[in-house]
Amino acid sequence: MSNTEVTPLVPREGWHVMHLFYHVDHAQWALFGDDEKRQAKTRLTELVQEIRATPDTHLLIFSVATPKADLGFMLLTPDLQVANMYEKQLSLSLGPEILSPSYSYLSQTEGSEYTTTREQYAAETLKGEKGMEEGTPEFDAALKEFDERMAHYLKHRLYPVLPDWPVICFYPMSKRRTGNDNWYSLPYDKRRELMAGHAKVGRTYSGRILQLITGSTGLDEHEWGVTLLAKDTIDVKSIVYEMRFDEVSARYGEFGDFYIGMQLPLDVLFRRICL
Ligand code: 76R
Repeated sequence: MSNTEVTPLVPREGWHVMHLFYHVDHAQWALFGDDEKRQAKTRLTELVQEIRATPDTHLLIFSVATPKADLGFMLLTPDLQVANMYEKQLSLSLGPEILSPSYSYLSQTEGSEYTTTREQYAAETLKGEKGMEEGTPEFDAALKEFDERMAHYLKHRLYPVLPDWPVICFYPMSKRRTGNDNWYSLPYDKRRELMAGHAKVGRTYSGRILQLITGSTGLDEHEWGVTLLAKDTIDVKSIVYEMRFDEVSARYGEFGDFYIGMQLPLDVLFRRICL
């Protein structure tokens, strides 16, 4: 059945995101002749090109550090039917039984419920902190600048274009729900205040860490997928460390396994994973 015959599953806003991790079965690969190996690599290369040529669709490919996995993909695309189709094709692209899934994660891009609203910015920042007066040209200009910045910001969260920075770190996380440390029983204003502290730490990594938080409640085991892109692993290590002291992570954060990958051009990647 071709993909045009099924009902698309495009969320009202945002895209679907899959993180896919595989081991290479080198015993099976060794049974391939040179021609078969070449054809297999060509098949994967062509599939990658096809996926990357699909509108609103991005595919990151990386070699994974440590034997947790060999190869990783991060696929972002609106329609879950398309994501599912590509995911099955990626798994089989090098031939049956060559790639075996070692871990995977399904999530969606999302806005944040803690984003500063226009009203909050006008009241708290412009009038409160900066002492501006409503209706003045400075006030209007500052508010317009805020609107533009927020539109840009929301677009990046929902429809991100990720840079080709070499280091990719992925881990899933949830907010704790035990005893006195139940994030979900905190009032909204308290959560918002705590998240403001979190974001303040995060912003000090601007230009060094690009973070994409994707939501996965009801979709996968944890509540969010955290994807961090960096140029230096030390920035990954220090942001995660520093955030552990921030109450949102210190008191309420629960984490899954961490995966570190390196984005590479396909030919280099094939050599790296000994194909
Ligand atoms: O997106 C924004 O810039 C707005 C502020 C912001 C929100 C709403 C923000 C900023 N984050 C938000 C939401 Mn974050 N973030 C993480 C982790 O390892 C850990 O301890 C936690 C993993 C990191 C490293 C990180 C980095 N953030 C979230 C959420 C959703 C929570 C919810 O909705 O309840 C999670 C799970 C989460 C986790 N965060 C930032 C960063 C960085 C670097 C920033 C600053 C981004 C920037 O302004 O450039």
